[in-house]
Amino acid sequence: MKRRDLLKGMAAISASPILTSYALEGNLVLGKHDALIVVDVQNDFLPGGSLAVSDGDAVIPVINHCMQLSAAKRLPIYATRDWHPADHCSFVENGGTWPKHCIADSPGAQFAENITFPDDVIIVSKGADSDKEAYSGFQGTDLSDQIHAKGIRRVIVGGLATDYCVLNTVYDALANDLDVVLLTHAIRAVDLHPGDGDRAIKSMMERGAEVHDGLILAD
Ligand code: VGL
Ligand code: ZN
Repeated sequence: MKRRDLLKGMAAISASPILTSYALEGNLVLGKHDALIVVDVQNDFLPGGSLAVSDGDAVIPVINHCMQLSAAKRLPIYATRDWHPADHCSFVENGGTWPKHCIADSPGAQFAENITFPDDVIIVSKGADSDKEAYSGFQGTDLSDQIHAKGIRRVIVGGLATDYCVLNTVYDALANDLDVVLLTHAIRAVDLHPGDGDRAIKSMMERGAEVHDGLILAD
């Protein structure tokens, strides 16, 4: 797909000055040691959900496009999901920060209806322990083992939300000796405090993540 065709359908994305200012020009060339990590594109984080991320659904076409190219190269695609018990410690009623969200098997925990995962997508559930917050897809899961067993050296990351689960997943990927490319047009922030998303991007870059807009991926 041509960049301009993709942009036509994504006016909301190109209207984001903060994100575009980080975007690198040029192609991102996917190689055989790459994998895609799609973070928490679940109904509760989308408009209408219980913890809706503003403009969260804008990540979906960008991620779908990346998944098509990744799948064509037979690269592994991991989809993390927040998968909480009803009494999870992160909920306000249990002394946490968040409204109830992503309760395992509930409609809010389902992946977005229009995200097109391939049949062999690898689903990674996290946050299933009542007593532990788990923003990162690596926390309390075997994601690191799975990735290293496949000889993956670099992960391409997009999803929700920039300032929580994307941030912590990227931190852990870097801590697990993986290179990271953060797709700036495939992430959106909660921004509980204004600027959180922007600070999160800066922080990931400072720790070594590269950024790419995700709009052009070379074949
Ligand atoms: C998330 C807040 C609470 C996320 C998950 O996916 O970024 N944020 N639980
Ligand atoms: Zn959560």
